[in-house]
Amino acid sequence: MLRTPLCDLLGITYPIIQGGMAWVATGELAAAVSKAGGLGIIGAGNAPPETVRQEIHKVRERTDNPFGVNIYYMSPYVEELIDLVCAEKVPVVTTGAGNPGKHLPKLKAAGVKVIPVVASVALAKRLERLGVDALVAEGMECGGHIGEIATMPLVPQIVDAVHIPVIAAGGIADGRGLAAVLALGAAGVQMGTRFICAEECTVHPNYKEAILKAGDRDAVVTGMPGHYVRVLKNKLTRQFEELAARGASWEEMDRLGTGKLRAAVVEGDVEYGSLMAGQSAALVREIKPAAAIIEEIMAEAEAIISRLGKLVR
Ligand code: TUI
Repeated sequence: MLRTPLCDLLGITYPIIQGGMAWVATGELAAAVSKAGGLGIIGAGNAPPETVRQEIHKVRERTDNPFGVNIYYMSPYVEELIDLVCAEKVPVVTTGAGNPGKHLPKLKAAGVKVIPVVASVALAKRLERLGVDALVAEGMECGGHIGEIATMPLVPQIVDAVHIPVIAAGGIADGRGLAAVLALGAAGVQMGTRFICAEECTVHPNYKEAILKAGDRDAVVTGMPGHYVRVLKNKLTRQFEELAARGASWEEMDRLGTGKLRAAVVEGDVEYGSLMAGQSAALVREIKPAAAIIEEIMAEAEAIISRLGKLVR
């Protein structure tokens, strides 16, 4: 049985967290992951608080296990969402695309555990000083908005820089990835792309199919300096390339991207939709229930770790 201090911190059975992906990580998916012994997370994205409240209730109708909400700091509703998660006593909040420092006193007072997603050592250190409970160290192999450092060098640097549990993200989709990041000093993994292909994930079937078909070079980076996004290659990414080639403005790029994640998730537009996915898409070959994904990853990681132990004599 493989357990880490993260399991005790969060009250979960397995050290696996599901990424809080905007539009993708609904109450249905979060509930399935939490029910299976991982930590399911609702992705608030740009959704209004009332929508997020309904997703929280969906989780609570399905399981009593701990779960989380991801707050995206570019959302126009950050303040209201902070109040919502405190009022609802959501067990865990993860944050992305910003610094949650000013909200920590309120969240801590409400008993909410706070786990910011970071992509740099400097922000990791600053947030530890402010009292966060753990950190997700997200390498640039991940899907969606990406940082600049890959998981392999990022995770051990953050592990060395802080004393709280570090969860590795970016490029991980199986038990080999879990075993590898435990070797780097992580206390668990966060996976997004793998869970898009969970049966309980409500995205359009075309989105799941695109991940199943993805090869090693299909999860490409689009956008411009300071705002790079990893998505699966399609007609939209070619339009981005054309804009970049003629030196288009940030506004033009932004306009091309607007509404495209929704188009992929809701309408299944795999040609012109934004199919956010990480480099691990090429490792995802099967749609199955979240519980089966977690069981498979745990069994694989345990087998690897015991095999590796036997190499030492
Ligand atoms: O946030 C992400 N990944 C994302 S967000 C997204 S797109 C989206 N689209 C529609 C609605 C909502 C969202 C797709 N992928 N990852 C977490 C992450 N956060 N990685 C890096 C950071 C980060 C960056 C800067 C964290 C903090 C930060 O702080 C700067 C500061 O203020 O110091």
